[in-house]
Amino acid sequence: MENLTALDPRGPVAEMQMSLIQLSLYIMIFVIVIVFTIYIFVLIRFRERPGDTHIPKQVHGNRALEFIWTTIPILLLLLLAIPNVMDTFTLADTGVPEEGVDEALLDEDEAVEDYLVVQATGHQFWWEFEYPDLGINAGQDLYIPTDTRIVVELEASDVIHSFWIPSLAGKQDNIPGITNDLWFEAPEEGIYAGKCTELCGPSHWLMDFKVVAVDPETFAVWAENMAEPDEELTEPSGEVAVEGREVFENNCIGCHAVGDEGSPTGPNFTNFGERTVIAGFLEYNEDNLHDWIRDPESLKPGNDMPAFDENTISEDEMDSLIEYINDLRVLE
Ligand SMILES: [Cu+2]
Repeated sequence: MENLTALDPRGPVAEMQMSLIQLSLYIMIFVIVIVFTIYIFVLIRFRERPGDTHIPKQVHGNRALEFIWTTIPILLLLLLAIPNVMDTFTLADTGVPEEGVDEALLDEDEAVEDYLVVQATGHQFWWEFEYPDLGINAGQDLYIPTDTRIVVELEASDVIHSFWIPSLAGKQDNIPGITNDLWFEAPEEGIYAGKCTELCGPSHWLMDFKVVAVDPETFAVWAENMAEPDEELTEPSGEVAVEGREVFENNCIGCHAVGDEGSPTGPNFTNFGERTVIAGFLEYNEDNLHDWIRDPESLKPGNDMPAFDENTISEDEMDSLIEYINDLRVLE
């Protein structure tokens, strides 16, 4: 999958983590080179030669040597530990005042002015993103504005999951009953691959999500339309789509919501037509959407979505449902 790598960092947090990876790698290379050089030198210099039966001088307790091979590892460990501990504290501090702390008492440098709080809840096997300050519930795609600190509060509804966007930040566990947090920023617009990185059931490996970083103006439009969908955007555009909405209301609304109509049991559908993948991993096209609705279990074992066969949704109804879903957009 595209940019599912921590080795191509695209933001301050991932860069910090990458520099720690590099530092440990350089230290390891340094140690390996020295150890192997001495090893090969000793193998050649002190090997048994034909006719030479003398036993080399036996030494014990060379103070200088003992001192050198104790001190060098201590220095290397310090070199590794200092930036690691410092960065750990930097990453642990979201910069957002904790509840009950008077903001005025905070050091001005410590408080971050511009931030956005998102609650990311892991479910078997999909991601829910709530924006408590904006009144938004979104599924699978985490929309964020560029150049803004994103503070993610991690929760889980069933088992332990783990939140990871390799090129932006990672990773931290979503644990039922406990709220962990992390922060990251995306300086550049783009789509960043995210993944659950804690074995959470049979379809753990398909529990993917996307971070969609857009400029702050676009984000404002997205947020406004997600919180209160513009009638013109949610109204089905043609006759077929109107029928599709009826199919949706008869079959899907018990688990999926469009705007504030429907249930938050499954992923929110308000901007479904803007997704690039279905169910986190299937390429977005009508055939895949059709196959997914007909038999989700065979594609993503263990997920909660029921199958809809032709007795429940006929092929004609399916066509109109897909047209309606494709139309669900909040941007443009
Ligand atoms: Cu998971």
